[in-house]
Amino acid sequence: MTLTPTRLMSALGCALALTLLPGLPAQAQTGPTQTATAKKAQVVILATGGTIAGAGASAANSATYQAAKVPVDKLLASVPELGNLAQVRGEQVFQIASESFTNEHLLQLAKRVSALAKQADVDGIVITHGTDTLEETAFFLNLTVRTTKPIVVVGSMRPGTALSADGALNLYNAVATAASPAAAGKGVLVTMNDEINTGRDVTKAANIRPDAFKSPWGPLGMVVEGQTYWFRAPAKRHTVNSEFDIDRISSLPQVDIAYGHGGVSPVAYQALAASGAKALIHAGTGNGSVSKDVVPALRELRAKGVQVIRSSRIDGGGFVIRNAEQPDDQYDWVVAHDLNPQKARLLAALALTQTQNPKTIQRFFLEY
Ligand code: DAS
Repeated sequence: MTLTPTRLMSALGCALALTLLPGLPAQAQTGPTQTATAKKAQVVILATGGTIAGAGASAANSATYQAAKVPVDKLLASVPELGNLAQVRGEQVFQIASESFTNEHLLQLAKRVSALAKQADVDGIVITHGTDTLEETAFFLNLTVRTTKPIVVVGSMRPGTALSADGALNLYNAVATAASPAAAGKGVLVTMNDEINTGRDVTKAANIRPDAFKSPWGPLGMVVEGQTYWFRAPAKRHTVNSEFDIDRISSLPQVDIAYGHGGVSPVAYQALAASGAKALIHAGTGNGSVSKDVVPALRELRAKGVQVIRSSRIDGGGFVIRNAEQPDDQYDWVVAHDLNPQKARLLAALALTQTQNPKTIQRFFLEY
């Protein structure tokens, strides 16, 4: 059917009539609806920097820009529709590009989230964050903040100044999720590109595309026009079911990552241990394989008390199997299961705040 001007006007006339007629069911209205009596959720937005707070010289700059420039009040003002979803207020916790996050930044942010989650006037928390280490912060919060209230971490792949910028809708979706009672008890969530992913699984799988964030085991759901839609729930322990509590952690032991590749030597592992690493994450080839030129050095470091944890440089769609590529029982090593090296580093650091027993550490990697 061709859309003639007459047909267009009559279609518009009908739509206008629909919205003006009293007593129509809610679905006839557009956008999120709030009944007059329903109290809006109170959502706090903690800003840390990143591209979502970035600015480029022109609209054509979708990849060339400066991150961590726009302050939280301007970020909130740039998406006035947030007020349709919730009562929002913002705090500027940091203003940095997330590749520069340190353990101290993680601890400070997690403690602030934990304190806010205890407040009766906070129903949900959104953290705006650079995308480079977003997955690490989301996983760390998932392990250490003991609340069932929704905590949503969000970023953007393009600065707000760019054509087809993705930050505004990502932020809108994050607030919609943080304000949604259905998001409670699902652990820390990440809303990017209309999807809702668990902070445990999600990883940045591309470096310049809006659909960069993927979970090897799939998203939990979607956010569409301010509504959340759920299709599965997290399978691993998190938040209130975690043995880790940010309120009882003041520092994190040094844990470092060394990358496996053809022609690898043990020097990186030995240097990291000499610098104070209490555990080494091996970002191994394939199923966490270790070169025969590195095994003796790792066994020597294990004998000196350094924990050895085999992860894989392959991110997604599988997991490192104990005693498959290496005799982990004999070597007293741990496998990271499906956690990528950057997430394994965080769980290993938290594990070492509680134990030096590789069997307990292995249990943590299978359960979280
Ligand atoms: N440098 C990146 C960061 O802050 C920019 C971004 O993608 O957010 O993580």
